[in-house]
Amino acid sequence: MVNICVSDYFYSFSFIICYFSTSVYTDVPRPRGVSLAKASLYSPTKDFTCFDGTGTIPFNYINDDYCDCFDGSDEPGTSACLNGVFYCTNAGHRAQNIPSSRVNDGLCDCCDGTDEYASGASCPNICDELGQEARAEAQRKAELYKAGSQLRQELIEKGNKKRNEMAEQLSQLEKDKAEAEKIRSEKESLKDELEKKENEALQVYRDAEERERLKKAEEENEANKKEAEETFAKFDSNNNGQLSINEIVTRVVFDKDRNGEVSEEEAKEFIGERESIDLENFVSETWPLLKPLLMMEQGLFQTSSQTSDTEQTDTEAEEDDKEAIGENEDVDQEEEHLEEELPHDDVESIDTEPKQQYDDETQKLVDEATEARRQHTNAERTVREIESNIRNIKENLEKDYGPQQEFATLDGQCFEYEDKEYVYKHCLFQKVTQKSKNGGSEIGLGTWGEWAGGENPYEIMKYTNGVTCWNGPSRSTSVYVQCGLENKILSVTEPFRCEYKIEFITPAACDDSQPSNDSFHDEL
Ligand code: MAN
Repeated sequence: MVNICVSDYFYSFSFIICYFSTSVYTDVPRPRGVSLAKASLYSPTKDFTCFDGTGTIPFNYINDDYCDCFDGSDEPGTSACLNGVFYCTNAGHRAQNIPSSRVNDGLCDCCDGTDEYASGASCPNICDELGQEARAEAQRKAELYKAGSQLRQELIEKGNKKRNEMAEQLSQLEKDKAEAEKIRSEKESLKDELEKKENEALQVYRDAEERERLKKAEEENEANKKEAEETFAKFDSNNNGQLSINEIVTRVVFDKDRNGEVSEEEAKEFIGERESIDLENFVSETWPLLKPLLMMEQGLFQTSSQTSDTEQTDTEAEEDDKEAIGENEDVDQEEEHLEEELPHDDVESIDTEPKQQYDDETQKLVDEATEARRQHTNAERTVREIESNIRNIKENLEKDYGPQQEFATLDGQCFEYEDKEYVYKHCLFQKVTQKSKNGGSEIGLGTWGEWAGGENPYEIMKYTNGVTCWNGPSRSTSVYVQCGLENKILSVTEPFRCEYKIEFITPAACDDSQPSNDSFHDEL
């Protein structure tokens, strides 16, 4: 008896069928290391032609421990050729092709021990035992797939339903969007119209305000001029219509450096190279320079450095100023007098302005425009919300949920796994995270990328662009998906720094029509 199956899929159904099919073994004589399938290529009555056609040799050169063919086909049962293939029958288990270099190397490769026929190594035939285990495993797997594929079927139905619902939602949302855009445009027109009326009504107030502002500016200008003239008259002690340097040096306000006396240079800063200045020039040239100093003396105006000197009160400032001026009683009195004359209004708090009051008609227009603006903002928000929902649904509809939508209902479902150090979380089609049990924030191990299995793409989910590792790549995770009767993470490892591997089982993967590489148990 020999097993005629040489399936590559250890756990696949083809394998199971092979094991359970009964085949009649005919002991066809063939050179050592040759499979039954290739036996006819080695005919003792003919010369042997290398499989690659590069040469023909007498039959007795086969397995003579000398490599004649480039492809190693003349030495299947010895290790003479580097690229030869030795076939183990492994009756009772699975037949196997091994590199012929392993023949007689002292290590048991074939479970029937036939690869070590001359090395002296003890290789008992354990094929029956292994075959039994493999059959039991295959049986278990078959039962798992049978039960799992029923659950998978349910997932397929739910997945398709979900997808159809999403498609319906999408078409409804497209309609809602059109409607919402229409409302938005109506609200916009209404808003524009009411804002126009509001603007026209408010223009009356703006014009009045402007007139008021101009009037105030004119009055201030007048007052300023008057104040300048009065100051001039006060400083012009001899009333000759000229303010001379001699008159200036008696006024402490001109003492810019506060050293107790007004120097000629200080006086000239205010009147230029003249010996004296007349009223007209005083108003236009001297007064703009002098007024801030007077105001400072009154504590009505502070330089920026004084302002940042925090809590100095006006009275304190005045006291300080007086100290700087010195003991001149006259000056003190004069300054006090001037203080009384200076207008205090321009330093009144500006925060206390009452809210603008409108007449009833204008107020009505303002209220209507405000309401129209509110409604337009709401309409705008509704459009944006619908657009965002449309984007999300489209994104989901574009996702590959498996050939039959079997993974669709798993989108967004999260599963956790704890090891000694971390809690891992896998939210399907979204992201994978890691959180240290010692605290600290969650670390992204990747967001959904694509299916990345080989022959069956749906065996590996790839999550990429996670948090970048210090001095290393950005973290990524491969989720190896296998058939199971529940959704569950079986293990999480980090085979390479910052590259994570999750073993995940789900009924969605119980697809017996797909080849299984059994990526969880490569070593078998
Ligand atoms: C953290 C974890 C580990 C990772 C290191 C890399 O400690 O994310 O999984 O290997 O950072 O520095």
